[in-house]
Amino acid sequence: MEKWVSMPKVELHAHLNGSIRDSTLLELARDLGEKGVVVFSDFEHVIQKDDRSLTEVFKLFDLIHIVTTDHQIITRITKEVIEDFAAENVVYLELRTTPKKNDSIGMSKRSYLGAVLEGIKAVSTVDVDFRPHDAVVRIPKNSPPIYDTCNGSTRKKIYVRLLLSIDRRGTTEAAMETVNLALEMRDLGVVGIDLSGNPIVGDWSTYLPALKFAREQGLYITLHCGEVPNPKEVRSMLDFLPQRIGHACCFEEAEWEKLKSSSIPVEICLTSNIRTNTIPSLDIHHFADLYSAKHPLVLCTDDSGVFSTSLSNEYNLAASAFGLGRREIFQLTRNAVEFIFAGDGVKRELKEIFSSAEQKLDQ
Ligand code: 6MZ
Repeated sequence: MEKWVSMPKVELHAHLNGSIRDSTLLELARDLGEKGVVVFSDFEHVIQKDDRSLTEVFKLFDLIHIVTTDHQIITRITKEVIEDFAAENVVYLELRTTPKKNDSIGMSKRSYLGAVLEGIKAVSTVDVDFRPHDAVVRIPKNSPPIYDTCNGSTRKKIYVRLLLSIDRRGTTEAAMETVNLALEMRDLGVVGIDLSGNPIVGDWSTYLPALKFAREQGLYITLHCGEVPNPKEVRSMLDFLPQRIGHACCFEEAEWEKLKSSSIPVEICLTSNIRTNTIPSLDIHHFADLYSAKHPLVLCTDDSGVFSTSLSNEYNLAASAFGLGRREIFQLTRNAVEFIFAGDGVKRELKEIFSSAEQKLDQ
């Protein structure tokens, strides 16, 4: 695993509440169990279950959301998630989360996001680049890549950008509210919009007005696409031409052709697809076909907590399942820099990081 851990990585598909450490989730559930708010054994059972169907995963999210509805907890999990990704040398992280409201504890969607931002500021093991004006700020020419020197000590650095998720369970108004929040928080590092949530719920036409508006306003857009069979929706999504899509599991021949001719990059989440049985086994996973067609791809975790994985583990899995070497996985990641939701300044800096890491690849 060490060779995958030490490699610089970009993570473009990670849901905040799906990426919570197991230990933190169990601790939070135990606390609420003691207060009589939840039944701890319900959590223990689901959290420790390895195999979950897509439906069970969404039940688990409902449980997770019960223990994470508190500003301080949101701040804590955000901090931990970023520190965990940084610890395995993720150098650029796009974290996505669904803004939540809970009147009983005075949480608005805005204050939820405020708690997320506090979590980003609270990161202490690594320097976080969360600057909105990518193109303006530059790392000084001679400073070493990935690392910033701070108070005389060499510190690791991670770029973090936020995407706000539109939940498929919501209305057009709720989707519009999410886009407006993203616009309001643009200067605070929110760069785009994701459409996610239970894929068997909701209709594309509900979210389309908000997504169109987001695009007009210059926000980047990524869509969960084809997680379950729904050819009509998949076609509409591809016609919309988002900057990226996630999963692309249940496509038919016509949709593969459309995708390949569009060159829309795909966020691939191997463990997630297998665990939810969206794809029965890795030997028939569409990664292989898209990779050999040179379609733009990026390996991602989706929900590292829920699926007990890490980005290093996903790289390892892809390498062994598809017979790829270290250089090929490295090149795949390096290519993904082209489709991150950040400006040319950040892309240039990341390319420098990869160039310098390439020299050490064969050591
Ligand atoms: C679709 C998913 C997902 O937003 O509360 N989410 N949506 N497909 C998936 N594949 C398994 N995994 C996670 O993070 C959790 C939320 O992200 C979405 C769901 O809406 C889930 O409730 P946040 O931080």
